[in-house]
Amino acid sequence: MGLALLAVIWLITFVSTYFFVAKTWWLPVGAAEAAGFIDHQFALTYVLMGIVFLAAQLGLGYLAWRYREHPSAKPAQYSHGNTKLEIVWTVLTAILFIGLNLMGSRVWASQRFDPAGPNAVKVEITGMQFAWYFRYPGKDGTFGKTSVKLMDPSAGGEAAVGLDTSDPAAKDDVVTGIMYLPVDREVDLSLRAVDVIHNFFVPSLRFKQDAVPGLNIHMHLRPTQIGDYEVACAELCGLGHYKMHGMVKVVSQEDFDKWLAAREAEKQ
Ligand SMILES: [Cu+2]
Repeated sequence: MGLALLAVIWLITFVSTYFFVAKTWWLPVGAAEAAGFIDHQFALTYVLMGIVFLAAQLGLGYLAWRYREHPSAKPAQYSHGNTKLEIVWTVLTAILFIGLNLMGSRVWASQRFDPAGPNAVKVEITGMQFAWYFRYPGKDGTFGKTSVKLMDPSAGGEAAVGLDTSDPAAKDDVVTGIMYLPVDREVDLSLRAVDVIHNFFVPSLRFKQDAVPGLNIHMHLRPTQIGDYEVACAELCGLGHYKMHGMVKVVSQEDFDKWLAAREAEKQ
């Protein structure tokens, strides 16, 4: 029985470790500047935790066999614990977790606390049950006023984000259901939510941030690869949560300008 348990525990351990080493279900292509650092941090965390996982599971299997119920096996003895060992593994775990946190916090903070550069492309993201809307400030570079009173999610587009069309700065604002971004340009994002907390998650851009009602959360990123990338809402936000997805299209600067000009023209 002890040997069977050892075999099962070790088998589960090796099979699950294999899927990570072989990268069977791994991250999608990293199409943003932060991807290099984030993927490195991700891999480092997996390697360190993988070593701990392997050691713990191999140890568990071995001990299950070593102290099995059998005349030839050593009887197990009850232990009240070992203070020295407790201190050693608590300190080691603390160093590991605090160290990984400090390493990862650099990029996390730079995306949030450092302001975007003056040439960044401004996009406002609004999450609502169950859609994403993207607003561009137009030629004047200034977002027009919005008002909660004017928000009409069922109407979609400008009315959904509550655009105040009486404001001159709102005249050239463009609201779309698909997000276009120019490649290799910094993008200044502001995230809002209409009803409940949503989460704007673009795995390929290594971007994930809550959108919270009443808050305007600023972040920035720089897409580095042309392509179509899926957006998912990563916050359980209601019955239609599963269908709250969108698309980010990273295109050349030229295509971006053309697309934006066409949207402006549609408004006239
Ligand atoms: Cu949502």
